[in-house]
Amino acid sequence: MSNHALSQKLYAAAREVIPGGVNSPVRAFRNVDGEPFFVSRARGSHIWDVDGNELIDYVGTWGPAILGHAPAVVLEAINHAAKAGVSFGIPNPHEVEMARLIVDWVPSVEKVRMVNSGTEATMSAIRLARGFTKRDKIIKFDGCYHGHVDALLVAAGSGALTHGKPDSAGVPSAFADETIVLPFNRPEEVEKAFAAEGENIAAIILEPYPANAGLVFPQAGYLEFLREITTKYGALLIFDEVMTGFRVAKGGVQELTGVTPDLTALGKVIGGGLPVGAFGGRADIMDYLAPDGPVYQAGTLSGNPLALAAGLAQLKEMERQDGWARLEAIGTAFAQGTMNALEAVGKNYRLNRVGSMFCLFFTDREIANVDDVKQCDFDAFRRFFWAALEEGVYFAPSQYEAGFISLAHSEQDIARTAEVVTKALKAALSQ
Ligand code: HOZ
Repeated sequence: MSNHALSQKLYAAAREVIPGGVNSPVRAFRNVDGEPFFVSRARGSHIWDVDGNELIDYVGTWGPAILGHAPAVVLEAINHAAKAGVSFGIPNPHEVEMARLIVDWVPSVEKVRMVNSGTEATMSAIRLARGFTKRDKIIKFDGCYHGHVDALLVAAGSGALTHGKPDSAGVPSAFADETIVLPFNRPEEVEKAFAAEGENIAAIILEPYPANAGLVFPQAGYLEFLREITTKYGALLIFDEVMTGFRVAKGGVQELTGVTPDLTALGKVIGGGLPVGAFGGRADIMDYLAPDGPVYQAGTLSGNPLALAAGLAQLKEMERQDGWARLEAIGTAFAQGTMNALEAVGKNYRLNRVGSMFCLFFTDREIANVDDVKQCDFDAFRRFFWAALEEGVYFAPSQYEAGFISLAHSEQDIARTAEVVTKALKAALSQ
């Protein structure tokens, strides 16, 4: 990717009129000490930048592109829906169909409301949890990221962690004080918090597979423990499945683990690449929402017909193609190629993967929480990232982000990626 003159020019122009030149901080490539490239188009598993470089993409627009970029079924659905009007602000049939699909697929969801982003979904879920329990405190885990919600931008992951600012300026301390931050995978810390503050805690919110500090897994029994302790103290358990929902399985982590939260936040895959989020859960809790209940939540574009048509088309296509089983097969081949590459360079770096989500941590230590991720060799990661990009493979530009495989990743893509990973590891480790 030696030719990037147009991207450089666009980035310079962007920085004059957009803060940091980007509309979301993680896109600024600061974790890898560089500048972003600008995309001109994306199709299947490949993206092309404005300078004409072609890349195999493992970011997939940060998760939504589970079928690959711009799949025909999604384009057709958008086109068809658009001909009938792009927004109504009044109920439309897509909303009922999407709600029914979510209720049928996601084990804990009995009722669901559509919003426009994952941030809106988690923000609304915690307001609802507070309104329902009449308590104010929320427990979140260090390194989990739930969008840029005030009360949750405390010890956050993703771009906040990448840029070394896990606590955001501009969040009133009165809000942050209502958030109890604990390390992930440490049940004794949760016990202590409930023993001290149990009657004030409205909910625990977590990514059941934290995917904004790389990709971290709960230790055996941890999710079950969180379910039990929240029930015992009358607090709610909220799963943020914005990244994992419809991605790791049809019904998300809750389907894979059998642990049932009270509320779930969804996003990404559900919108087929258009801006969509949703939150749902127990009917008795969801009925606390206006207009039936006292917790207010609203949105002019919520349930937008184009976005829901795109999401429905994507989800139905995944089901038609038995997509999750196929993704597991592609993910296995990808993991094998990566393990071979690691063997070739004599490294025991940890590859965490579930289906089509993965993270290669530049460390051989076990990853239990964000403190372990902070021990990675970030310099080697940075050199690896650029060497892979140079060879035409785009991985997430931060050690704190997960990667995504799509159904469009072909055998050739996976074979080529294995070659590139080997070469990039060699380059990264030779310095
Ligand atoms: N959750 C996404 C990545 N971890 C967010 C992407 C972004 O912040 O732009």
